[in-house]
Amino acid sequence: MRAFIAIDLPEEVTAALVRLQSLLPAGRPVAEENLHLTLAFLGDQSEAVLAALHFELETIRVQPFALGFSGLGVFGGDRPRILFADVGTEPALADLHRRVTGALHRAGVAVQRARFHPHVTLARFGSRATPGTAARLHRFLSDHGDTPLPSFPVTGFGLYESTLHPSGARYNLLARYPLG
Ligand code: 2AM
Repeated sequence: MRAFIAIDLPEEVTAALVRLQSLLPAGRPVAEENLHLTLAFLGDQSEAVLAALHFELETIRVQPFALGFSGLGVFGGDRPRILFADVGTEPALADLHRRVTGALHRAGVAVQRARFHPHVTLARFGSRATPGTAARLHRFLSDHGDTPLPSFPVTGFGLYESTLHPSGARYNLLARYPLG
């Protein structure tokens, strides 16, 4: 099954992100219940591999920590693909990400080599993005890019299954790993 590891967000944070989404001039907003901070995308994995990974993730010992946002950003430049809320640099998050990567490695999951850029995806633009979309998004960023967003405590993370539907992805929590 298609799986990923993510930090979920408290309601006060998703509410603030949904308010921003409601002002968006373009794109497909991520549904409120799907807003999350991805730690690792695993792609398709067998149940045996996920069982081994579950065992490894359960051994992670990290204290809860606080996270904040540092503005909005776009992946894709002139052809925007994703609008995201940028998560500020936080050594405890980098440490958790390193430990999750170690667990993936020990469970035999091939790890993506891309640099970890912690973010919460707010909207996707797909192939419909045009220079006009980019310009409207640029205006949105200059109007709303510095909207204050609440900091939040990270008290755990989860292993999720993702199923793709015509109406969008649906995420199902397989296991949660509390911190501390
Ligand atoms: P995102 O964090 O930028 O939104 C579940 O699909 C999560 O895994 C998504 O939130 C998504 O990115 C992340 N992800 C990373 N690489 C992916 C890929 N190749 N396909 C789908 N999702 C991916």
